[in-house]
Amino acid sequence: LRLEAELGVAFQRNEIFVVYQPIVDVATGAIVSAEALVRWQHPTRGLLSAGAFVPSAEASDIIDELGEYVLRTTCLQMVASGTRLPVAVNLSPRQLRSGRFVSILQRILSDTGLAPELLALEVTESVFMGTGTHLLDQLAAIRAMGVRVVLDDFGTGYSSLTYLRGFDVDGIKIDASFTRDLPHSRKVAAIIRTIGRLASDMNIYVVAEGVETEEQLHWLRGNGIAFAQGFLLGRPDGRLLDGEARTGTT
Ligand code: G
Ligand code: G
Ligand code: MN
Ligand code: NA
Repeated sequence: LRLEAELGVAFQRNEIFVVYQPIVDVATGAIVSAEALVRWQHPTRGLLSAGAFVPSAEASDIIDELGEYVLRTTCLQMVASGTRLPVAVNLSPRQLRSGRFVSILQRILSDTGLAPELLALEVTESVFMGTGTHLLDQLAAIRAMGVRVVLDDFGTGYSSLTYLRGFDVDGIKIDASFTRDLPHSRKVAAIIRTIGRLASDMNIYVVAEGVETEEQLHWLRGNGIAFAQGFLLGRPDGRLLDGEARTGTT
């Protein structure tokens, strides 16, 4: 459609913004991190979720500009709020295609002064498909800066275990399509338990996404999954970082 064309001006009109969804420690209920999610307050279509326009942005070069905007905005808001929560930003595979991403990231961190350890980048398993000039080098360079790399939508890719073997990540996020079937599906229960043990053996952390019910949370708590994210624990909104800054000063 013409969404890509409209996106170009949307930045200048401040229609693009970022919301934050909490990631919670399953054992204590404490918010330990957050995921940044992009939104578009469109002049005629209303509030658009990422799913409504990120795919069209990804079909063109505008994803580079969108990705850079989201990353810079998130880092700026983190610094402005004084948050100590690490925040994860989604990275489109296409942003690694040009080979310029590592220097863009370096630039944003030095411009904003954000501690690299407070930033994580979520990459989907599709990052390993297709082109990827020096993909592994770029991911290694990102981690060498102190920025975390997390494998998003884990389990839905073409060859999840091969990806885990092929490069080093700091964490994995179990896709919401698995969580949805808890606690009733014995198959899914076995899969999630196994992912939890795998992560633990590899010394990486694991987040279950899409947690919507107390039953699911209870199951995760009893089955060694340390972190969870989902509507039960908090909707994405703009106030998470502000709220954290307030509690930090009172
Ligand atoms: O927020 P929503 O439920 O609409 O997200 C839909 C999809 O868009 C998710 O897969 C999410 O990871 C992705 N997404 C959300 N924000 C961003 C972003 O800033 N960049 C990229 N590349 N993807 C995003
Ligand atoms: O692909 P990714 O994991 O980045 O997708 C994150 C998206 O999932 C966010 O845009 C968010 O709106 C959505 N989301 C977060 N929690 C839940 C949930 O509990 N249920 C559902 N259906 N979607 C969720
Ligand atoms: Mn994500
Ligand atoms: Na996901």
